[in-house]
Amino acid sequence: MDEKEKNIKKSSEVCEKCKFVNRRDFLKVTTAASVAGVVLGSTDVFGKGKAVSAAKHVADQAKNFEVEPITARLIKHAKKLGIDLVWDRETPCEFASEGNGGAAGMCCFRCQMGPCTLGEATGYDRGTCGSTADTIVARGLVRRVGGGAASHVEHTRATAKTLRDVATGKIKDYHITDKAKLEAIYKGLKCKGKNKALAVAKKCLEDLGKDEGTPAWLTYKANPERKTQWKKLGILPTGAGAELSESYHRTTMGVDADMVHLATDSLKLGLVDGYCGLHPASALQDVLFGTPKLVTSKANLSVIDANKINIVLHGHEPLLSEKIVAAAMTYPSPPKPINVVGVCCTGNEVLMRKGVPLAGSMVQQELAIITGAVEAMVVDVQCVIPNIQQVAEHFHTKIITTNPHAKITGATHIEFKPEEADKIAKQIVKTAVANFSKRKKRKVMIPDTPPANIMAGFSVEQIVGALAKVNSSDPLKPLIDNIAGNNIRGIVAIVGCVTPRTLYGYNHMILTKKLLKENILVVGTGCWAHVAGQHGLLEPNPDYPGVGNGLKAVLDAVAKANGAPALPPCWHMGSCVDNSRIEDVLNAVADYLKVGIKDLPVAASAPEFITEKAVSIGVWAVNLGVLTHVGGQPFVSGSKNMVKLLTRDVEKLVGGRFHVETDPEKAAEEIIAHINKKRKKLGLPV
Ligand code: BF8
Repeated sequence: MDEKEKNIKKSSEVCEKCKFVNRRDFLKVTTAASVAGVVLGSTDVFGKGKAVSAAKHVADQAKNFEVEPITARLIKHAKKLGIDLVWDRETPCEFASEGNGGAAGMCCFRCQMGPCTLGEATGYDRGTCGSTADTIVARGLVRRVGGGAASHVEHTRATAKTLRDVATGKIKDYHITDKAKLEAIYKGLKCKGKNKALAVAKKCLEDLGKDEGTPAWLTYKANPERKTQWKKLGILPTGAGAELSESYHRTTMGVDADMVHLATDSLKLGLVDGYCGLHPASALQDVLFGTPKLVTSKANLSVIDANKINIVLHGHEPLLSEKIVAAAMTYPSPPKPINVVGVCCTGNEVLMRKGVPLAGSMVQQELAIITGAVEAMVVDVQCVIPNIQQVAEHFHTKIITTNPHAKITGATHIEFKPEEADKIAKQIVKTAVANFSKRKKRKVMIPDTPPANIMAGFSVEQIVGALAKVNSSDPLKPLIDNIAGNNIRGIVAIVGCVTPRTLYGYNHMILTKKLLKENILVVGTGCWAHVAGQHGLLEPNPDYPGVGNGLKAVLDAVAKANGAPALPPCWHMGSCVDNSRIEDVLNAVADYLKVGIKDLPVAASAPEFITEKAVSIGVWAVNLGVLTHVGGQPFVSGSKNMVKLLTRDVEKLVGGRFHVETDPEKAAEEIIAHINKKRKKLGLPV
C-alpha cells in the first residue's frame, strides 16, 4: 500500500468512527477519488464508509464531467514520477470538520491561554476567556477579510509608488501609456497640480495612509446611493493602513467581543479592499501599461512549447512581468525562440495587455513544471504555492522569486526594483536562457492536445467601444434594451479561484454553462478565466455552442457591428483586481436605469474560492448590493448567528447577501431565481 492509499484508508477509518462526516477527510477522499477517477477512469476505488459514499455521490454527480485532457494527462504523469501535487497533500488539522473546530471557524489562537477549540470536537461552548463561537468566528472573518484587503492594498502601493517615481523622473524604465485614463482619474479624484501623474499617485498613497476622511477612490467610484447607505451604517472606511491596523487591534485578545460589531468591521474592510485595493491597482496599471483592448491568444498548459525556451510568469503584480515580456522579445540571438506564458493573475495581466498565452490557473502551477520544459518560473506575490520549489527540484526549472516581501526557501531570488526594471528583466531572461542547456529532453512531457483559442481584453472602455459600434450616440442602449427585452436575462460575474477539492474546474464549468444556456451574460476574472478558456468559453466561435438564443443573437450582432465573426460567449475582464471593472459596468447600468445595483438582475459567484482575497472581494460585492454565491462556507459555520447574518440579515443592511452552495447546479438555479425576482421587481418580462 503506498503512502497515498494509506492516507485515504486512514481518512475512511476516521470518518467511520465519527458520528458526522469529517469534512476535511471527506474532501481528501473526494479529491483523491476525483484524481483517481481521472487517472484510473474509475471513482469507486476506496471501499466503504460514510466519507466514501459521500465522495461517490459527488463523483456520481460529476460523472459526465470531463476534466480537460491536458490537465488530466499531466496529473497522471506526476503520479508516474512520484511527485505529489496540490490535489494529493494532507490537510493536517484534526479539528477541521464541518460544524466543528477549524473549518467552522471555532479554533482561536488569539492568546496563550489557548488555543481554544469550541464545538463538538471538544464539547466546549466558550474559550478560556469566555469567548463564544459567535465572537471567535467573527474575529476570524475580520482577519481573513483584512488579509485579502491587505493583499490588494499592497498591490496598489507598489503600483502607485512606481507611478509617483515615474512622474518625478526618478524611475526612467516606465512611462505613462494611457494619458486619457490618467486624465479621467485626475478629474475623478479631484486632484490638483500640473504634474497629473504625480497628483494621482499621491492621492492613491494618501488613501492608504490617512486616518481621517473617506478614501478618494470610494468617493470617485461608488454609486451615491451606496455611499449614503454605507455612511448610515457607519462602515465608510478611512485610510487602508488605519483600518487594517484597527481590525488587528479589535480582534486581538480582550477587545471587541460583539459579533455584529465585528461583522460591521468586515463590511468596512470589504470597502477598503474595493477602493484602496482593487480600483486603484487596476486603474494605475492601465495608466502605466495601457487599458486592455480585445486580444486573441491561447490557453492551457500545452502553450508551453518543447521547441522553445519557456518562461512562466506567475503571481499578481505585472510591474516586472511587463518588462520580462519586452526583454524576451528583444533578447539577442537566443539558442531557441523564447516563449513567455502566464499563470494565475500575473498571467491574466499580461494576457489582457500583451496577448501572452495563459498556461494555467493557480492549481496548475505545479503541472507547468511537470512538463519538464520550463526554464524559469518567475513569481512575484500571492497564490504562489511553496511546493513549486519541491517540484522544480525534480527538473532543471529555476524558481525565481522577485518581490522583496516574498522568498521561497531554495529558490533563486532576483529582487525587483522598479528603478532598475529593464536591467532586472534582462537578467531574469538571461538566467532562463542559460538554464535551457540543462533541460533533459527525456523529462519533457507536454500533452499534444493543442491549447484552446481565446479572446480577452474586455475592459469597460473596450466593452463601451464595441457597443458604440452598434449605437454610437448611446452605447449602453443596446445592452439595456436587450436586458429589458429579455434577450439577456441578466449579468453574472463569475470570479475567483479554482479549488483542488473537486474535479478540476467542475464547479466553474457547470455553473457557467448553465447560466449561458439561460441567456445570462457571464463576465469574469481570475482563475475562472483560465478554466473558462480551457473549456472553449472564451473562444469567439460563431456557432456559440451551448449559448441561449437571445444571448447568442446579441453577441452575434455586436460582433458583426465590429466586423468580427464572433465574440466569445463569456467576457474575460482580467485579473482579480480587475473586478473593479465589473463595478464600473454595474454602476453604468444602474445609472442608466436610475436604480441601485441591488435592484439589477445581476449576481456574483466565486464557486471555487479558496483565498482570503476572494473572501474580501466577496464582502465588497455584498456591500455593493449583489447576491454573492460562494461554493463553500468561509470558516464561519460554527456560528449560526453569523451564518444568518451573512446569508440573510445583511441583505436588509446593504442589499446584497452571501449564498453558500457547493452544488453548482443548485447554485445556478438560485442565481437564476434571484435574477428573475429582480426582473419582476423592475417590471421586466421573465
Ligand atoms: O487573485 S483567482 S487563486 S490567482 S486569488 Fe489566486 Fe484565486 Fe486565482 Fe488571482 Ni484571485
